[in-house]
Amino acid sequence: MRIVFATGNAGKIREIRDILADVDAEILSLKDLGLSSEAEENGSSFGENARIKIMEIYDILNKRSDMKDTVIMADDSGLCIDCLGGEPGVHSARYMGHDTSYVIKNRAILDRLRDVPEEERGAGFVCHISAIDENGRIFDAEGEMRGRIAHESRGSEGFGYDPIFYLPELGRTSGELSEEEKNAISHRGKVLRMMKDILSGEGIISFRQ
Ligand code: ITT
Repeated sequence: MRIVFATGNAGKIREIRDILADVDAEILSLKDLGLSSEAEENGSSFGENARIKIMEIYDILNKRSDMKDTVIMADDSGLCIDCLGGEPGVHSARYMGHDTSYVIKNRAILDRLRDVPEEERGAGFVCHISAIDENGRIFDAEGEMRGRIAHESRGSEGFGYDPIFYLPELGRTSGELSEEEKNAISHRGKVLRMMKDILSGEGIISFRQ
């Protein structure tokens, strides 16, 4: 049994491997298969983009008759900031340009929110995971981690917008959490655990003894 995770994001795949460690399957990234994604993520929702990512890889493996005992999954996620009408949202990776560093992107967001009071700094990390099995059956799960936009960037754990995502109940940003701490509460952790329940309920995956 193998799970092919259709992502080119090294931060995501690290977290995913950890969260799926109890699944009795080999976890492979696109890089492990020598593949890369060319598909344009032009959907208007996280769900549409996750679907685009799994279908691109499904079409490739299916043409090669290489879907036996395989599940393809993809994660589309992003930071939705309440006072910016949910932006950058589905554009999170492309915000200010795909190749712009997160030091610059995070600083720009902090600047945009400089005068926004504490009670209006709410934000959520949203994650949508889609999966497709060898019979072409598609499964979806979506969830969120709520927090606030911090006043300054803090922490060097995680990736992307983690250093500016403040969790009031912990008094830390998600960039200051260990991988284990983040995975226990994160959008990605929640949704992958939902997906494990769905796929094990369908008898598609099982857990290590
Ligand atoms: P793939 O499409 O190859 O998976 P990507 O980075 O382009 O990689 P997305 O299109 O889903 O992924 O964009 C998600 C962006 O949202 C990501 O690049 C980060 O900027 C941000 N993001 C999502 N989850 C995050 C997290 O847990 N911590 C920090 N930033 C996150």
